[in-house]
Amino acid sequence: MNSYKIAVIAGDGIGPEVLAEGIKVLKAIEELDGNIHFEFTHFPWGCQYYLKHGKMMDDDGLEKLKAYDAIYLGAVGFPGVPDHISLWDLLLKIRKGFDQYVNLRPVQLLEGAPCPLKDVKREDINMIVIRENSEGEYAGAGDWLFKGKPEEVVLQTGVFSRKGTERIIRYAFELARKEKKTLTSISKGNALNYSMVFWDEVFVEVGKQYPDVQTYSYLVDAAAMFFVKQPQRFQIVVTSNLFGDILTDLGAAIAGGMGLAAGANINPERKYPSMFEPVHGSAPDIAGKAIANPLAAIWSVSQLLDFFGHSTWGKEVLNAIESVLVEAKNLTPDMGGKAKTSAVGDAVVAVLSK
Ligand code: GGG
Repeated sequence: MNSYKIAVIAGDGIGPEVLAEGIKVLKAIEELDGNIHFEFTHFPWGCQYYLKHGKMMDDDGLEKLKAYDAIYLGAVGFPGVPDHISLWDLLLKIRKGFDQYVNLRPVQLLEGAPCPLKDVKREDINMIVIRENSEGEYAGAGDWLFKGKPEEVVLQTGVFSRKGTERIIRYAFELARKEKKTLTSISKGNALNYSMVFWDEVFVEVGKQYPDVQTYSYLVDAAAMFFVKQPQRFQIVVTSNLFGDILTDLGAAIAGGMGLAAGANINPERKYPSMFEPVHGSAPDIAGKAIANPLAAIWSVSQLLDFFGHSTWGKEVLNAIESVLVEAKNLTPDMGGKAKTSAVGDAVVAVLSK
């Protein structure tokens, strides 16, 4: 029996609603497979917890989470708690604390998913964005000087260590080699004259060990344009923390919307648990209405299954999402449907059970 202990942090807003459907899918797989077992432990952390206890998670939260094989996270952020607190004291704390330095975000236009681009074939949008997830512009380094005074200055420093930059670029080369795909580095070396010049140099250096991988380099502004005009240019993409965050929202916009954007925060060495989450936020405006799209959360479950080596199930889940999209009977309002969140999860399970 393959047993996995999953820590569930549903978080805020629509987080609990969409994770319930992902868990439903995992429980269905447990039943269908017969040789896989998931044990779920729920942690009540998030903005409501903060408003009650003055903290987003327990002080020994990371210590508690260490005991799990993976973390399944919904969303963070809610009115009443400053966004930088909800992000830094929970989501980023876990990513950094567990050295989840790889953020894998597929940008793939599934059949049946809406796409606002004209003259683009479905297969033209099929990339994996590898976002550096531990440092860069999200290093949290900076200062706020002379606050409130005319000479006020705010500094936010990007931190690009050799170790951090090399390891993410190497991860990307390894994946491109394994998948026999091209690798594109996205940076901004003309304007960010320290960090991105360094990034570009490391990309070239590491690339020397992968002569079999075809590489490209783009400035982030040009890349944003080509994501929209010619997304077929990109297969595997590696980029910095902030650029990856922004580009994957753009990627979501061309590949069906935020309701279909999945993400995995990976610690490749498996020293710490990895974390799986939909890319979207807590969407307080639709929270509690049972209309949130759970497909991104369910796609994250597919990534979790891949991560544990159950890639046949991972593929099955992705195929089931695609079937539900094509059938178009059980879609939430963001996808043009009228279905409730739970009906979408039920539909995915129904396809898996066929
Ligand atoms: N699904 C997790 C979530 O709530 N993400 C919202 C967010 O602001 N994420 C920023 C990031 O991924 O760096």
